[in-house]
Amino acid sequence: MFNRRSFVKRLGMLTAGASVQSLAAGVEKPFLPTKAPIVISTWDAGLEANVPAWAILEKGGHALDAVEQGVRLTEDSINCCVGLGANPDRDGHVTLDACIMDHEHNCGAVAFLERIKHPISVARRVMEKTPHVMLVGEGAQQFALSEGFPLESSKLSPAAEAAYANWLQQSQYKSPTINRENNQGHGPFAPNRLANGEWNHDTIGMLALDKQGNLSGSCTTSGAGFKMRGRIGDSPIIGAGLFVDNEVGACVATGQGEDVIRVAGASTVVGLMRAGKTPQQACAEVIQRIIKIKKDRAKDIQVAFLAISNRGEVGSFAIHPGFSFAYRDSNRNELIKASSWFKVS
Ligand code: SD4
Repeated sequence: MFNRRSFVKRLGMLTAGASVQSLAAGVEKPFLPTKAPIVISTWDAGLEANVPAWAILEKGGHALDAVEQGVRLTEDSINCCVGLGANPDRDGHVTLDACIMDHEHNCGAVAFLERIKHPISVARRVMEKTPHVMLVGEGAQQFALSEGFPLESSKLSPAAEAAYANWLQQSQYKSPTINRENNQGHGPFAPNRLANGEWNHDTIGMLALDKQGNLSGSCTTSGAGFKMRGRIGDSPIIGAGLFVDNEVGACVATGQGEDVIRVAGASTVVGLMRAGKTPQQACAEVIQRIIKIKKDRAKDIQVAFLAISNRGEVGSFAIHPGFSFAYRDSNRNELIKASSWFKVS
């Protein structure tokens, strides 16, 4: 449980410049560089998403195709937290954000996209077919339609409909708290859902290293449930929710997007890796920066980073316990619990 005295003491250690290694114990099991291919993705939904990604990587396919096809599976699932089945904004509309980046710094993104099932594939088309990096709202939808993506119904999924009706009873107009409510209660192997059946997260991020040694990443989300209309988090923002630098490594973020954007999260993690930190150390250091900025408000938010080096070394770190990521290579296929700043008491 959050303890203000120990928090202030730990914050003091940070200010005094305590070493990252001593604070970041590492993921539960050591992740030594493994031979490519490798795919990793956020949360428990990543286990399923890694399946189509792995099928591509195993055959020698490209990381870019793997990260697109992998998260499409999650976007497809009407019962999940990501895609059109997810919770709507305060006005009752599901709005989706996504981005994708390859090993040559090509990138594409869409945000505030409505009634299109696969924002990740629209993001890829933005990357491949336009001179731009990001399209939003009506323009993104127009582009998707012109590319042949069907316009889906605006009807909410039964789970989202029920959650929205529940939310409307109080309609609290306060900023959403992402990934926080449940992270003391669930182990890494339980689905990350709240007691009332709602998902505790709204995003999947995926990173892949292919047999050619190239990295790519993808991130797709419905953002925060019951957010203000027009709100966009970190997930579609290259450098915040996702960053890939083939000379170094790649990182994807999940959690409270506003606080990821504040520190240019994913690109800061990769920048630290370029400066010599391991993925684990880099993720931990940026989490600590967020904690230092938020001070005792850090207890109320969850942010997690997941990173991989171009040699196949993996690291992850979160503010609170409860974040897990799915890992797959030729030897291992499992859900891994990430280390966190706060511990379960
Ligand atoms: C956002 N980062 O929109 C996303 C939310 C998230 O699991 O990661 N949810 O801020």
